[in-house]
Amino acid sequence: MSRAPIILVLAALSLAAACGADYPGAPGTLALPSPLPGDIDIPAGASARTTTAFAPNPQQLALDGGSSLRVRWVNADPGVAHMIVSDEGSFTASSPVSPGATYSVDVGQPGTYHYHCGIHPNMVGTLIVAP
Ligand SMILES: [Cu+2]
Repeated sequence: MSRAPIILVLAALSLAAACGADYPGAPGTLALPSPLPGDIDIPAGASARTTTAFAPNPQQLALDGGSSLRVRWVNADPGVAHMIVSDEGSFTASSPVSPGATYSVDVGQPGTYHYHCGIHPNMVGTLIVAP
């Protein structure tokens, strides 16, 4: 029997283990940052959701006379990375956001901003910014 299939299987297993190490956190053990007002959470199981993949959705915030507003997405989905991508190109797309990590953008204009996950395009959300 050739050794090649065994080596391939071992290589695949070690790759799978390495990927798991990149995204630590079994359900219930994910360490999340302290919440901030206006956070948008990405809940567990978000990759299988559409408009409930982000919470709250829509998120409604106000500039309240300020020049810009910081909006932060928090990936609370154990084991799965997500990306934040503006449908209209209104803000810079994120890199993959690991479980427990965040992505923030500064919004300076009132308006309605649609976004989705760059990895799971079924995940869609809306941010409404009042003056
Ligand atoms: Cu995603």
